[in-house]
This record gives sequence, C-alpha cells and structure tokens, in this order.
Amino acid sequence: MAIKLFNSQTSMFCEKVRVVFALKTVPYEVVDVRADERKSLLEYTNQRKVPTLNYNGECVIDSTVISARLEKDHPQNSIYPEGANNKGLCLAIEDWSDEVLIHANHAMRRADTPEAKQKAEAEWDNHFKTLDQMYTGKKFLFDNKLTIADISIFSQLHYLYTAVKYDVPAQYKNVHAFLENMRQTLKLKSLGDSFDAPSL
Ligand SMILES: N[C@@H](CCC(=O)N[C@@H](CS)C(=O)NCC(=O)O)C(=O)O
Repeated sequence: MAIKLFNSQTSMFCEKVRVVFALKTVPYEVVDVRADERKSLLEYTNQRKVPTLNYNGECVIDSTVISARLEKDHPQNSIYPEGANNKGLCLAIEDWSDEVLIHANHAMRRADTPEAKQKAEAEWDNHFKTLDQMYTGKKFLFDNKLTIADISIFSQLHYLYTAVKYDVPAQYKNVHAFLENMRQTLKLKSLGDSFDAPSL
C-alpha cells in the first residue's frame, strides 16, 4: 500500500503537511487535485477539502489530524515540543494559526474595495503584533526547535506572501527574522518558492 496525498500546491494546509512528511522523511505520492478539478478526491472522499490522505487505504482528512497521525506512526523528528504543558500550548497555537490567521488571509485576498483592504490590513496588523512578540529573541517558539506551531504559522505567512502578494511591513522585524529562518530551514532558494522537498 502507498500513501497518497491529495494536494494542491498553492494550499497553505497542504504545504504544512508536506513539511511534516519531509521532516519525517516519509515517502508519499502526490495526487494533484487541480489536474482533474477534484474529481478523484470527490470520488474517494465525497468532500472537496485538501489536504486529504489515502493512508495505506485509510482516509485521513485535515492537516492537524494528518500531522498528528504521521507523528504517531513516525515519531522521529517530533513535530511537538517536550512536556505536556508545551505540547498543549503548541497544539493551541497550531489551531489559532489554522483557524484565525487563515481568516485574515481570506479577508486580505478577497478585499476588493479600499475599505475592505484597510479592514484586512488592520486584522493582519493585530496578528503581526502578536507574532512579533511571540518570536522576540526566538528562532522557533519552543526551545528553539521547529514544531508544528512554527510550521502552521509559516504556511499562513507564506501564503500571504506568495498567493496574496502582501509583504509583512518592515517594522515587524521578528516576523521577518522568522520568515528568513524558515526559508533557510526549509532550504527554499527564495521565499517565493513553495515547499515540496521529500526530506529536510
Ligand atoms: N482545517 C483544514 C482546512 C483545509 C482547507 O480549508 N483546505 C482548502 C484549501 S487551502 C480547500 O481544500 N478548500 C476547498 C473547498 O473547501 O472546497 C485543514 O487544516 O486541513
């Protein structure tokens, strides 16, 4: 049996999962859902969301569930920090990033009037302030070790940069430093590239 990832190269949640696969060096096949307008995904799962995994015959949906499942079966290079307190905090930040930053990304992408753009910028500005404080003096959030919290945050910021084409304002120096750290960690030639390496 093989592992198949129903993937869209531009989806931030798919990028999150591709990074986890690479960290753990777990091989997988890619099904590009854009190639057949999600027909094979719909046939397999009766729903449209990616990332979806055919995990040796078992259907696993949602980037958080997929990441947790990969961690359970492939514990090498853990995506979580040490200790129950930090793990709980890490999961909460993963969820915040996936549910809250995505909202800001959608708002910015869909902003089609100056008022909507201003509102979306204000929403992101709040999040940049939070992120800039979170990354003060830190390469990564937990013990300077890359975790799923950093990966989730990066995938949203990366989408903002690549797909929404919005630059993080220069004043948020810690956010810029984090993006550069992640670019180097993921061995991306430029921040404009999407991540799809098989290992790290
Ligand atoms: N919470 C889900 C979100 C997945 C999601 O929203 N995927 C988007 C692509 S970024 C999608 O496939 N949307 C298509 C649709 O809803 O029809 C996760 O973490 O995987």
